[in-house]
Amino acid sequence: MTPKSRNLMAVLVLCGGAFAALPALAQEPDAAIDVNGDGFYSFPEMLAVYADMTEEGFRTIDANGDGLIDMEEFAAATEAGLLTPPEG
Ligand SMILES: [Ca+2]
Ligand SMILES: [Ca+2]
Repeated sequence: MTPKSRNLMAVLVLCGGAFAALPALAQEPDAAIDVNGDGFYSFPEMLAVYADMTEEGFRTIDANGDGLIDMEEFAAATEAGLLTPPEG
């Protein structure tokens, strides 16, 4: 196996892992973001994935103002182009 094809294998393995981590349903929280598993994305959780997230941006996404982003708010923000899904 050449070094080049080994790199390709590594890329394929990484991509496979990313696909396996994708939630089966859009309503399922992404475990890569929801690290404490409460089903909501807090500001620190979002910041870990979206490094350019600001508190103002977070409040814009947090439509009901409870300080957490639920899957509906996340989907709405993604559809509105405020967020790029992490897998993209
Ligand atoms: Ca959480
Ligand atoms: Ca909310």
